[in-house]
Amino acid sequence: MRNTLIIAAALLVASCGAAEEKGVKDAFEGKFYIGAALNASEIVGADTAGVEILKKHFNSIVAENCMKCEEIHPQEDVYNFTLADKFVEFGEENDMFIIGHCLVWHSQLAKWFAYDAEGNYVTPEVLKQRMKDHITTIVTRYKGRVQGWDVVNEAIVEDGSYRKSPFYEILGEEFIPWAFECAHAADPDAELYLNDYGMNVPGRRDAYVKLINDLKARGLRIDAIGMQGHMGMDYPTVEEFETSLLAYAGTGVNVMITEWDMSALPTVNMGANISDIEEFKASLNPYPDGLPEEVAAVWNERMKAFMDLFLKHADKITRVTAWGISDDDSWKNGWPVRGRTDYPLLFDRNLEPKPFLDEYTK
Ligand code: 9MR
Repeated sequence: MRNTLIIAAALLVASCGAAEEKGVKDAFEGKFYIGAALNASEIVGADTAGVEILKKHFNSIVAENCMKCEEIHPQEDVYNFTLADKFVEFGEENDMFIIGHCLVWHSQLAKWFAYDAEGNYVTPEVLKQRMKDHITTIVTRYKGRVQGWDVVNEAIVEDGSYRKSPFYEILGEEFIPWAFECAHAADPDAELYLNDYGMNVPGRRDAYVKLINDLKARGLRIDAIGMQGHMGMDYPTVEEFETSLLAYAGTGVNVMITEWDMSALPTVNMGANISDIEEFKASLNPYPDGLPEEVAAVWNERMKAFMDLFLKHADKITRVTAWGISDDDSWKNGWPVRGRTDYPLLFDRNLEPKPFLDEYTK
């Protein structure tokens, strides 16, 4: 009897230990992928601690910067695949679902892309050919290896109109179907996505619903819509996010939560009338030495509310991707105000998981 009790106790301890060790990806196994955006030092393995976290907790990766036009295709006849190749190799070695980000985007667009030698916009024919070359070269290189592409990123603004990017100004709305056509021709098996931020905003939501339906009506492949999850303590509400999620899913495509992070700092209204610049800076960077417990509690509660929303709609969501691994990595430390200390990601600066994750992993 005594031996049985000892064995039972040992098993209990072992199983509790194992439960604590569960990776975040394992906690959501069968629901959706858990992804992270990789920066250069993670891709080349210099950030060894970050890479360990990645392998244990994530089963999908996306390139934070190295596949953007400016980096991968800086001049018309120059491609730079070094980092992108390593990124894809890393994903393959670790059996991860690999996302390419992004083929067509107004930002970080190489300077030459939309202009001729005189600095004027190229003709529609030239831009179509350049887009085709760009998309075909990149997608073909990673054919069968990158499973999904953000084909067009951030094309629609809040009021539902098209962003006045060079692509739109030269080609009009046709640039989007064209990009999808080129990507599909280059790798017919790859998933193809639209991706944007502020996806809870009604004007943008309605425009994307229409756009998805239009692409489908033309017989073009579109697998999912990426709702970038750049959030703050006061936006968006869970309800409005859910309304959009359901609207997109209603078109029949999958939904992905891409680029998830939640700033713990005061939301910046750059239009505010700030008389004392020093005071302004200090008030915008209130937690340089650590997040106060009460703020962390609110942050964790909000993150859990969103994670619960994603779980509620796990039948529609294929992937939840954080925009970085740990707080130190985040672009939010430098935007929209430089030099802040923010706390937006799933792992803190000591690479410890944030408390809200315990609800799922323990
Ligand atoms: O996180 C990226 C940052 O390192 C880059 O400097 C920035 C340049 O525009 O892009 C950031 O990632 C963006 C992503 O590619 C698209 N959605 C918004 C992201 C944050 O700006």
